[in-house]
Amino acid sequence: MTVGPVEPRAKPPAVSASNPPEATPALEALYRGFARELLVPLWTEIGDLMPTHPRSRAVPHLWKWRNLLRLAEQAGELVPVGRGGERRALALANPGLDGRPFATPTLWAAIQYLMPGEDAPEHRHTQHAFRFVVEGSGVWTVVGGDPVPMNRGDFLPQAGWNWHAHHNATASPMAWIDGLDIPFQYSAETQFFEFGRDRLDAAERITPERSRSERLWGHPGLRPLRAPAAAAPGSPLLSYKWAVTDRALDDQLELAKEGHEGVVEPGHAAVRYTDPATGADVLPTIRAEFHRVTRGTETAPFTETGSSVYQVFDGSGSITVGDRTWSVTRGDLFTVPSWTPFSARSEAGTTDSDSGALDLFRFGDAPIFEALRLHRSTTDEDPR
Ligand code: 1HN
Repeated sequence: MTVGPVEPRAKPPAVSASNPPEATPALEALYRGFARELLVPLWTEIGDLMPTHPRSRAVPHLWKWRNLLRLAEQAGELVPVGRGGERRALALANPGLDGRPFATPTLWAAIQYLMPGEDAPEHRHTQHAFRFVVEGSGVWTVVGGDPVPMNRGDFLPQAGWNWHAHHNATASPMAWIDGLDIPFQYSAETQFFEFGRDRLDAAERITPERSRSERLWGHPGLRPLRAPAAAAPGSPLLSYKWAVTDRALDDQLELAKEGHEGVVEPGHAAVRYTDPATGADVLPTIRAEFHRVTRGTETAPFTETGSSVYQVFDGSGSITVGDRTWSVTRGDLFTVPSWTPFSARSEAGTTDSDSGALDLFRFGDAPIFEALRLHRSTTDEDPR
């Protein structure tokens, strides 16, 4: 799709009637008649219904990981996890979305916390989900009976309608983030939910270093000839391990230094997590990526329809989303509303990572809009 010159979030000329009728008693009576019959005339609403470009109700917002973690730790002491509440998860509530637990109009993002020895009970739902681990280890998420370890930097997609539970097999609490398409499915009214068993079997409470899914699907470029039919839509690979992601990004940057193509732009490497069976996005409604911005690099502004949420995995720097600019550091989360320009700058000398790079995990709702041919971005003409 071709996109003309982009001026996102500039005040567009509102569409409105050029020949409004004169306010007379007869006109007022007409409008009361509309209200009585539950009718709304288009001509008074068109500016809101048909803006000249997307205008999100969601706003750019930053949550500091340090504050989230402190509150999650307190919840760990005070609030048990169990059947009914299901998860000790604290959702980001975008200030533009009426206090609902919605990070954006389509995406849920939460910090989840599990105490030593605790189980989060088994259930399944149509909402597509993933976990991403910014720090810690010791929890296994058990998806369809397959225990999958969770370690720093791992990305764990979990497509809708899979049974899943989590158990903390260590003596330390653990936190991670969950992303789901809850707000999308809430507005689409497509949700189903079922409780599973209250306790996992002993065979599922084991703590393997590699899940069965990784042993079957975690070999680049190799698919098993006799893989079982997928139980749910989405990636059969249940964990994308940090060492692989990290190496892919380092390799891109090294190749660029040697004069070869592959990076998004100078100093900015990125990868998308994909389904090894199809090459498509890992989940039908959620796209997940990892971006590495090298020391001193500022990325070109990027604007697209649909929204996303980022978590700073490592390093520090400054982030600009629309008219907001924040200093960010490890674990911080922020939202990018639809058609709002995003750019990142890695700040030299202030990072805690070895390389000085700003490492960003990102997830967004682009697969929904690509499927409906409603996706547009400022790089649409880019052959990538
Ligand atoms: C859920 O099942 C998880 O499995 C996390 O960890 C967050 C939010 C709402 C509904 C179900 C999980 C959730 C959730």
